[in-house]
Amino acid sequence: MEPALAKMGLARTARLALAINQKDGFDCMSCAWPDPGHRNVLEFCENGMKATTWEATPITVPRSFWAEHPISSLADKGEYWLGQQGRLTEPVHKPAGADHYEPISWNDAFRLIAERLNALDSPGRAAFYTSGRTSNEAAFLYQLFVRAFGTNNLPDCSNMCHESTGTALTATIGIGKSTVAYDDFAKADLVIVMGQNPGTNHPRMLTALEETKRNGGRVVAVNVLPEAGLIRYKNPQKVRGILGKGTEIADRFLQIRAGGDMALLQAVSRRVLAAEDAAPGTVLDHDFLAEHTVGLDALRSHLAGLDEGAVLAATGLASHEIDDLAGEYLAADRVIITWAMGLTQQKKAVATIREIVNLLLLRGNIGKPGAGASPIRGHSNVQGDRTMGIWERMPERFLSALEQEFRFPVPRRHGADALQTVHGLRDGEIDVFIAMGGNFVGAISDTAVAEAAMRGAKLTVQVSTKLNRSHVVTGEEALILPTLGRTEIDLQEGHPQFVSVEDSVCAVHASHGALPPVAPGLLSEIAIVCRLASATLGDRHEIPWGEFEADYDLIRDRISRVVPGFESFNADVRRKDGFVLPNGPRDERRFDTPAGKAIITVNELEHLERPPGRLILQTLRSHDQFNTTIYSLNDRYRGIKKGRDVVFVNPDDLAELGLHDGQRVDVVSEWPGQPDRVLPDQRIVAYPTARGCAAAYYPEANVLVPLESAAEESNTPVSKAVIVRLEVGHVRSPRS
Ligand SMILES: Nc1nc2c(c(=O)[nH]1)N[C@H]1C(S)=C(S)[C@@H](COP(=O)(O)OP(=O)(O)OC[C@H]3O[C@@H](n4cnc5c(=O)[nH]c(N)nc54)[C@H](O)[C@@H]3O)O[C@H]1N2
Ligand SMILES: Nc1nc2c(c(=O)[nH]1)N[C@H]1C(S)=C(S)[C@@H](COP(=O)(O)OP(=O)(O)OC[C@H]3O[C@@H](n4cnc5c(=O)[nH]c(N)nc54)[C@H](O)[C@@H]3O)O[C@H]1N2
Ligand SMILES: [Mo]
Repeated sequence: MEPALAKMGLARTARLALAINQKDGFDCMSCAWPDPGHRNVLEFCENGMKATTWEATPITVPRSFWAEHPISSLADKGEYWLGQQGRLTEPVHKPAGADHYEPISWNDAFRLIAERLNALDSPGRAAFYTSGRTSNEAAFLYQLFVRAFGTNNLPDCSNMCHESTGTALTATIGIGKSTVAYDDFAKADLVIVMGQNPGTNHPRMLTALEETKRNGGRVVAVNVLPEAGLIRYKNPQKVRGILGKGTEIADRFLQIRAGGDMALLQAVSRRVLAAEDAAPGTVLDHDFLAEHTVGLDALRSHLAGLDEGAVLAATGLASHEIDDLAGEYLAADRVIITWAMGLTQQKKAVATIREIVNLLLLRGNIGKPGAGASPIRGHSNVQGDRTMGIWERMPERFLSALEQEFRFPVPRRHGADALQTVHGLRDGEIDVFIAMGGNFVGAISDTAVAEAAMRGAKLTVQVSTKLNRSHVVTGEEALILPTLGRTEIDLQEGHPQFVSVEDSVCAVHASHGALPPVAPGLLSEIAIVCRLASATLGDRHEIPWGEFEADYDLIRDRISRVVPGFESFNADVRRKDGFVLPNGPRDERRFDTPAGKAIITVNELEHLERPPGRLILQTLRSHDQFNTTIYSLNDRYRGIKKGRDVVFVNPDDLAELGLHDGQRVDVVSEWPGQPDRVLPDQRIVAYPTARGCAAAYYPEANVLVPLESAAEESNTPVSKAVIVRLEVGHVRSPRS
């Protein structure tokens, strides 16, 4: 609470703290971890408090700021400084050729954007980005506007995040979402946490894992790093937790080599099949497999030929460690596997997640209590935004329902995803870039390429709460539209409105702002979309934008007629606990695939070879950041203070490379046929990461991730496996 008290004072802090994640309060925007039915008075974590404080700060960017700071000088500032300037309070405009933003009225801003959009040769020359904080209601209207304008160019942060998950799960089990409910964690015999750092990124998940353990279940962590929290955890919400020694959350830790998870999963499945062969009829869930799956025989013959040598090389694990994990899996009747960015941001991410499904299916671990596949989502409403239609490839079912409800021809041609948007901007195919939140150039790979592409746009528009890199790397003409945050009371025509969000386990609930808006005249995201849409579309469509802005219930009425599971949205969302969306695999072992069954897949094993003298670098989050937002320069759990310019390397690799802890080096990434990319002047930190694997912080290390390096099938940047070499510094680049 320290930063909150310092920045907001006691009264504001107390008001905020008592409303976070409460049933009549607002949903914490730090992650998409669900709220338990049995909530504590203070149901939030340290990082949730940081995120809400960051938004609820009473500090605002003064009008004089824009005249004082040319955009070119702001482009020399880092994300940390930009975020510190406070909340944005009035719309500003950078005319073509100017180096300053200037205040502009809301009406002029909307008129200007509408004119530019309507002047385009085709609607496909504009792209409309969404970050994952946007509410269901705002997201639904935003995609409605974009599709009514005439394009499916709806890239989102999910393209860089759990896209690989959605791709793998939809094809194999018929839904791109988690198949577990909150209470399943308490019922599981085994939870395998893969490629995820919950201690920092989903801290309240540790409470659920603690329940797993209290009920006799076990937890296994599979990670390149020994992440704090999984290894030793104190529950700050319990006196016992604060005073005690802390629980050892992970019973077993497999320190895997980057990108080795597909090999590990195949090797475990192979052992499960071998156990069945040794004691036929006793290991696999034969009834389940026969009734609900296809593809077992193909998997069986494929894994029979699995090359154990390749598995050991890919994983860096010893054979007995894999045997032990298989033993844990076989001993458990109910198994949950969770995962996050360590798996999704890999070249073979989609195939790896399909292997998770394979392993779970073998023993019927989908669609029964205490078991399932559980991707842990990032942004607090990134999953809901997808449900509401924020996707460049929404299925026909959704598009035709939208068409029927709003009676305009909804475009069917797939739009551009995040990486394709950068390509489109770079190649002159996209002229206008509009962002509903987020920090696109800060978050996407290959910073230098992405920034050059963005500077080539004719118009860029950011709807935001605070300044970031995307406001200072602009198109020829640019606008910033400030918006209300989720902590703030949203009054429309004198009536307080609420919005809704969907968490990682498909529960939807209301979020009510608790604090008065930081400045008068701020518009909600919904109001911004409605006014932009009516300015742009005029009377080309009969969509009642004005009525939607005045009463959010009317938006929910429309959603209830378009999106399955929301049939009585306005009533359900007013229930204290909200409601849980239907989920075929979880509820009734119904798998909505072309085969009508869950699909067991065969995936060719492939892993990243590390060239001699090189390391495989992952880009990850510190304890004191939210994505591109930097709260402080510390990373407490990893022992880093006052500096993010570090590269973590295994001491044995350092010895081999002739380098040492504390030395300053340039991190240089290599991609065939392209010039080197350089992150200059980083301090080496000797750290117990897996052999051959290094780590550096995102977003700074995004300069190293080649635009071309994308996961197969999902097109997600491969942010967790960049081939780099370390050079004793001589290259110096100006990027701050
Ligand atoms: N406080 C805070 N909370 C957040 C966020 C934040 O920035 N700050 N971001 C939010 C968002 S959008 C997201 S998507 C989530 C992200 O949550 P995480 O996915 O936990 O975030 P990362 O820091 O990217 O951590 C990736 C983890 O995967 C491990 N890893 C890397 N490569 C591999 C591999 O090849 N195999 C295995 N098994 N492990 C590997 C890393 O060591 C690390 O522990 O958190 C959300 N919550
Ligand atoms: N190298 C590397 N790159 C990555 C990742 C990685 O692990 N490594 N992770 C990827 C992942 S998982 C993700 S999700 C993306 C994140 O990409 P984004 O979602 O685009 O980035 P954020 O940093 O979360 O966006 C922060 C900005 O959102 C705005 N904002 C905050 N709250 C609100 C609000 O309520 N409304 C509006 N309109 N604006 C708001 C603020 O201006 C703030 O500066 O980055 C991806 N990029
Ligand atoms: Mo994310």
